[in-house]
Amino acid sequence: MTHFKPLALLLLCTGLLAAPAMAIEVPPPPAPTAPNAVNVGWMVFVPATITVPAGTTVTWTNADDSNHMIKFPDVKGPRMDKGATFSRTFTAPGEYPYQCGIHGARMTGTVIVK
Ligand SMILES: [Cu+2]
Repeated sequence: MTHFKPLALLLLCTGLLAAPAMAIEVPPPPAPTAPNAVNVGWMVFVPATITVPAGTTVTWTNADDSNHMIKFPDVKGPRMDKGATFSRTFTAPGEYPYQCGIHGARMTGTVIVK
């Protein structure tokens, strides 16, 4: 029966880690009304994937009470308070995945440039 102990520990730890995340239930922000815009919410980018033509400037707005940060592999924006914005112009076609510089892989998005 000792081989069940690691599993029990894992389940316990998973439960402990999941509990705080489950306690926070923040609805996602509305879709942005401006073109080429992304709203930043709690652990979510709306839209998570945005497709734009080359030469477009995309603007992120933090619509959440918590701070967030737009972080591409090559470009990192500032820590954004609620209402703060960050913009980046995409000149070359391609896929540009990014994540929150604070919340990491839990909070990701992609810009597709055609
Ligand atoms: Cu974040």
